[in-house]
Amino acid sequence: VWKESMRTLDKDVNDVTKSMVTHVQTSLARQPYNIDNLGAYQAAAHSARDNLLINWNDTQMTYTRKAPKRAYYLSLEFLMGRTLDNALLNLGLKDQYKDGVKKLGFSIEDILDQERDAALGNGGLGRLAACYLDSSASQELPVWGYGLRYKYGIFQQLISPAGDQLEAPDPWLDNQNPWELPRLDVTYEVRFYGHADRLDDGTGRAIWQGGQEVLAQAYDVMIPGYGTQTTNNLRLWESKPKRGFDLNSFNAGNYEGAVESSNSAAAITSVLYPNDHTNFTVGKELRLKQQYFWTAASLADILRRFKNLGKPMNELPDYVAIQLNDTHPTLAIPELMRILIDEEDLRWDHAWSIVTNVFFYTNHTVLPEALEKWPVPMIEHVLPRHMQIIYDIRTTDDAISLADSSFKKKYPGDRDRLARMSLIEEGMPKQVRMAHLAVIGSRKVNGVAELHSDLVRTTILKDFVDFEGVSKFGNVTNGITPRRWLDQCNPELSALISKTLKLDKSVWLKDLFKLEGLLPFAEDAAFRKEWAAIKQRNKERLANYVQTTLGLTIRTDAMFDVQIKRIHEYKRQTLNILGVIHRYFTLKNMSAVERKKVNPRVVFFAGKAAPAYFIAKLTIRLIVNVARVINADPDTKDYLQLYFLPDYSVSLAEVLIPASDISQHISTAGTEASGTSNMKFCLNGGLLLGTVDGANIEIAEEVGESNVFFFGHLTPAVEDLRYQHLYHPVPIEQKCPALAHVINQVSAGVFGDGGVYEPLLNTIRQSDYYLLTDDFDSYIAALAMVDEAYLDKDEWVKKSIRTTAKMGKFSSDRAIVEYAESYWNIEPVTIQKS
Ligand code: 26W
Repeated sequence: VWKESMRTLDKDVNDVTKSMVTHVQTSLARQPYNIDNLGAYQAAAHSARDNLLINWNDTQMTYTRKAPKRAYYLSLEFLMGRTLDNALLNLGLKDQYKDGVKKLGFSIEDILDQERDAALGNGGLGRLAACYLDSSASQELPVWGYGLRYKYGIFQQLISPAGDQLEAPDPWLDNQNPWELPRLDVTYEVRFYGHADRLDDGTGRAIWQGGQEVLAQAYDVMIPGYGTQTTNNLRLWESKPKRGFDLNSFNAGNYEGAVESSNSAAAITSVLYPNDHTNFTVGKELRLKQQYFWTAASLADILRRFKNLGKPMNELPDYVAIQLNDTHPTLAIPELMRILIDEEDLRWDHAWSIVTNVFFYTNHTVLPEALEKWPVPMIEHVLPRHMQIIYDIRTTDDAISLADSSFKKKYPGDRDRLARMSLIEEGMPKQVRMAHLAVIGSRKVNGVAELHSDLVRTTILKDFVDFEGVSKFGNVTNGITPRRWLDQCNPELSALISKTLKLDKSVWLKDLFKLEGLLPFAEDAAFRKEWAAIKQRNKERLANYVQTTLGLTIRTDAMFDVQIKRIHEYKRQTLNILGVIHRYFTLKNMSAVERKKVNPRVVFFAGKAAPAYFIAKLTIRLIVNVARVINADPDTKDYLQLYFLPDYSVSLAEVLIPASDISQHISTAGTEASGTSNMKFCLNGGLLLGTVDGANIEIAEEVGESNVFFFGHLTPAVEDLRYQHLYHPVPIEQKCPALAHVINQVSAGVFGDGGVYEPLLNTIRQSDYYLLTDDFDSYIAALAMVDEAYLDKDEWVKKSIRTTAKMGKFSSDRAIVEYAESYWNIEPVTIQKS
């Protein structure tokens, strides 16, 4: 009876309508006859979830039965965006649901639009984690994600009339979230503070007790693969008080004291820290508690699963690989040591050899201010046992310390090197260098694009390469999932590709190199016409979006020029806006007749600034105020429009990217580890204007340099130029008159706000760390080349087609298979149906 009564996947439209109506009545407890779009979305989501659950159960059962080696992706951020459309696509039920909701009187687009983004991430690192989950499931790889269930995701960005960024909370769970399954039965206790006493029995063990104990409770999110049965799991932890309230203080009439412990436990997973590449959170105890809470719960869960296999501990590396997404989960290294030594009774060397075969570390940035360090006194206070272990790691054989024999043998008396490599940075206070801990505790280390991995090897981790050998330090160039970043966000282009390649999309979306088949069609005028028409309709879709959300009218007969990413000095939005101002003055100086020959251009910016990052916020203010002047100037408004779109998100990216003719990736050479939106734009036939940095380089290698617009100084020149700035400064007027003019006009108040931009302008006038004065002229020249290329529409469309055709390498399927094969040593698992 059980077997016969088991639910199967919805097969046709009737299954869909039936299950939606049932969910309206049961899950939503509403009348089917007065359902609005939101209700219909919720019903569709519940119904889709039922389908996911069938595969999810089969997947987990198969894993338990087959006990393959598994990989766990530990990331403090998963920037998932919306789920329903992706779930339907991956389940192969998109048409059924489209027709089903139509039968019920709704349109699928309206329903999909009701969903709020799950924005549990800052930017590139978090979205990469989301793409990797999609690819893992699509490649049938046994991979689980582990993260935190923040009550508030990345803040919502509002722009004040003056152009200031304001931050509002993102209460994304307010409408209950149908995509998560609370696991009341999966909980772990996590300790903070207290004291750690070493035992004098010669084992190195210690007992850690006292302090605060909080509860980690699991929420599971289903991650379906595209065209596979595999539905993996993303497990997110929520912090809860261990007891609802402390009865003792309650009885004593201390009501506030009684609820206080519950407040502080819940605070741990309350909010995502909104900083990336900035050190404004350094020393924030709550952030340290987040990191430990999450790594401790995840490790406990992983070990419980491993222990169920009944294997001895030394086989852990045969069953478990743990990927550390940046240094944020590095406490997992001392935590696993603590468990193995204090709880499992292993000797130090044995434990260390297990640990160093389980962990893998990915570095995502070489910017010094983004490298994590934690004050020793704080770790001592919050995690006393872990601080002991970190000190002990310094004195083991594999690690780095004065007492370490292998180090002494290799570098006798080399105290400078030792100080550089130490886990502890001297100073007031002393600090733990998390990247060093991650390196010595891991099996392998990788960067995220060729240039970046080279820089990791030759700069920030050079001493470790010398010491441990270069083979530990690899590269996996980032990737993006073509399901979301082509098929979902650009359905018309996807359909045209399938028609042209004479392949079902299920084939080329899983083997993106198939896109090369488009190359010959670049020469086909009829195809080019269809290609260009789709770009045009995507521009109109964006214009409609801006019209309905912001009430602004955008012309769609112009070139769309887009820069969307976190606002940061190294990404050089400043270079872009100063370039826009330069263009504006150039237009102003033209005669009306001359102007008519100019290609109209619409420039879009979007992106959030870290709330405490003053210069980044000033950049936003400048963009907004320049836009106000330019868009209102009758002389120029037909040739140049400028928009700052507030509250950048995954969903907004899905509308912007397919509409772009050219996108800008213009970081100072050597600063952008990879970039991933560059790949998204190119996959959608947008051309790239960029510096010779990150994955831009590999994109150019694939599509050919004649199809990208490169400018600016190269990485090896950057240090010399900075040295010049310091010791042989040349006044801007002399070095770069065009830029000097622009800066002077801003300073003089042409865009209002006289004086407020001085701190921003001074970063350029003074140290100019990010080399705007060095790259401005070549940037302007590159923009002119873009203009010229756009005049030859046919040639432009050919470039666009060739770009898409050569993007096969940048599928996250390729990247995740590299991790699986060269790092984790895991294999695909075929899911058996129950
Ligand atoms: C100190 C806080 C903090 C938080 C997050 C520092 C640094 C980070 C991340 C590592 C920043 C990040 O998202 N890095 C980006 O990672 C992407 C995925 O690999 C790359 O494509 C981007 O180039 C890189 O900036």
